[in-house]
Amino acid sequence: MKYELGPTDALVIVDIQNDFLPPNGALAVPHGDEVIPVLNKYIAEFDKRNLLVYSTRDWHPDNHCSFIPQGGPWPIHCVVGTEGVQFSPLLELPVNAVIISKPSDENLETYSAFARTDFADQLFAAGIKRIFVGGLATDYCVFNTVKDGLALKFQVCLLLDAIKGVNVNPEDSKEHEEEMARMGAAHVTLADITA
Ligand code: VGL
Ligand code: ZN
Repeated sequence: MKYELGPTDALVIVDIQNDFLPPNGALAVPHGDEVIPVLNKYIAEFDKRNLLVYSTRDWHPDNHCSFIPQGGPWPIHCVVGTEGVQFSPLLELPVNAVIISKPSDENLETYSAFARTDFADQLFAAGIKRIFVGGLATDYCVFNTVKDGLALKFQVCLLLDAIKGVNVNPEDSKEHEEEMARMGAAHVTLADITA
């Protein structure tokens, strides 16, 4: 299916941060680096139409509850002030990209870019009705961002060629992609938006 992009559309790039990227990231998503060149193409399509690009980031204190030393499931990652929290230098963000940092409370785990941020208000204020979501990780932050976006009544297009999952269980990415479609997200690839 073809999508004509217009001023009520925005691109949402989820968590393309060094710690989520192989080979050196603390919580490297398998093949996560492969989405960057594809995301750069989406960025170019949005940027050449002067459309908004948002870039979200995981933004943790060094004692976050999701870290293994605190009893959580994840290795220490995306700690504010470290190299790992930075966006990948290979991601070609426009100079006017809007950065959305997730909450940094040590006792709160929020995978969604909408949870306790002003992201929804920013999108409403900008007149955005449809968001195109790609990035990492399919089964955590992408999934929860898409889910909340749909609940907030945004149309959501999931960029199937620009997401990768952690796959704690081997089928996790596939199941989450299917679940997002069942919830109402459209499955989109680059060919659907390039003229
Ligand atoms: C994420 C696990 C822990 C993600 C963030 O960005 O999907 N996953 N923190
Ligand atoms: Zn995290």
